[in-house]
Amino acid sequence: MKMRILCCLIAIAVIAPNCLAQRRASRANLANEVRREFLHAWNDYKQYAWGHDDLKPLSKSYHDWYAEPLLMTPVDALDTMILMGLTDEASTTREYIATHLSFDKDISVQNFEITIRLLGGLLSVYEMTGDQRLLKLAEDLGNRLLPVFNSPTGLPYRYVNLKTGAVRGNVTNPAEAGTLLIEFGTLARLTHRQVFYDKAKRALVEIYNRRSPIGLVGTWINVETGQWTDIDSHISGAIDSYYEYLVKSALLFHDDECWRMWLSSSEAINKYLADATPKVKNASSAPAYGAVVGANSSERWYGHADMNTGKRTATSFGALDAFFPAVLVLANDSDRGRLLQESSYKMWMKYGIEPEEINYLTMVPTSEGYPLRPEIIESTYYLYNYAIRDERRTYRPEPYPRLDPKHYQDMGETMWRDFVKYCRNDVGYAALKSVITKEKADSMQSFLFAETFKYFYLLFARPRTLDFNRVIFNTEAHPMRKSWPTKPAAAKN
Ligand code: DMJ
Repeated sequence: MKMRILCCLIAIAVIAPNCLAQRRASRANLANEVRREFLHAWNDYKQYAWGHDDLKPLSKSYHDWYAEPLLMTPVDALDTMILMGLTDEASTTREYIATHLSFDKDISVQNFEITIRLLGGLLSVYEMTGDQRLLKLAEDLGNRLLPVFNSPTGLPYRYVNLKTGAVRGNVTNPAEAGTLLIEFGTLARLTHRQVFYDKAKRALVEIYNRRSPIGLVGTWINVETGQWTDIDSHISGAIDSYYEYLVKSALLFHDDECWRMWLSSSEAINKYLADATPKVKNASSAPAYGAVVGANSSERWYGHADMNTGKRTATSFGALDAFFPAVLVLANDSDRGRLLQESSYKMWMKYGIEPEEINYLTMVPTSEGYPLRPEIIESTYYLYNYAIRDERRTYRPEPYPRLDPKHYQDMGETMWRDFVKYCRNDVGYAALKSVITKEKADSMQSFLFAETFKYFYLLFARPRTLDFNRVIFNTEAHPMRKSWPTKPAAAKN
């Protein structure tokens, strides 16, 4: 008997480390694959679109957002190159950006997109490299964007002319108005100019202050009157990252007001937008308002509702909504986070890649495209990190399902294989017109480099590639360092 136990122990001692080593090796192979595919897309961008904003992979040409290019792809891609250890490529690209990018252009640009991609990208690489030229570019850009905040309410106009400061677009949405604080706040911290923090923070607060009596926000709002022009409430595009920045700004800037705004918002979201079974921890006090999905399942979805009455208006969920598990996990609501992630994964698995939007009651797509979006991978990466932390925790206040890091890496591996299978093109990667037919579209947006490849890579790479706990990613996946004093910046306008 003793002999048998001894044999078992020896077998465990020999086999377990082997399994672990095999797993590590296979993850390392996956990380290498991601890096190889990043280079496949990047080299094609260089060949067919260098100096322009985006590669058009089917026509082998380029797309510029405005009359003059702003180097969207190089700026968005640069910190991913650095994280992937593509040192030579990164330094050539950084040099090109530092010597060729200028914002002194007579073009009217979309504040939100320019902030999350360019301001975020420049600041993140500045923090990684200390290259002062990038901080100078970021400050110049920040100065040119500031006029957007000169509205009667403090809510930003959507567009600003980089040369003249002329603004336009007086109807905006919570995502565009409220997804600025990580970038402007970091700029404030690095330049010691509080004005950047204050303007972006005010925009966030002004959206929150206009929530309905039941705590929800709508989709479109007039920045001059402060009146909602569309009262549809949801967590999808046009609202999504407003919620993301409440949580992330609270963590990055130790801003308690942002945290309080998140807490009251999340209560309303879970009460009026969630469709779930009561199995979700704490959900019994906030039962689903709309249709309950599969009484015996543990599915969770978030739909649309009238911001004033809470009445369900649509049961749609999509690729953009798949960011929310990451936010829930970051806000310590891992129960809801893991359940929602399973729903997102179900949406992905239906066609082997996710559609832009489905009706979650019927699982029929209501928008069939896939523009190479990262959100579902982003959430997989957050859950993976949470699971690792969970594994290390010894004290548990009450029994709840332990998250398994392997589960999320396996999930990521499946999605990676699908992603390559359907979106890889002989030139670069291509969006899909339809996830049903898998027909490709002539588009490869810069967030492919900033986010999709980055989150895949970080999910498989060695944890030490980037310490998840020391950064906050902006909504375009540009990491900002957390380690700085508790106040955003010494006041100096
Ligand atoms: C990105 O530009 C950002 O993640 C944004 O918050 C939402 N849309 C795209 C990616 O899908």
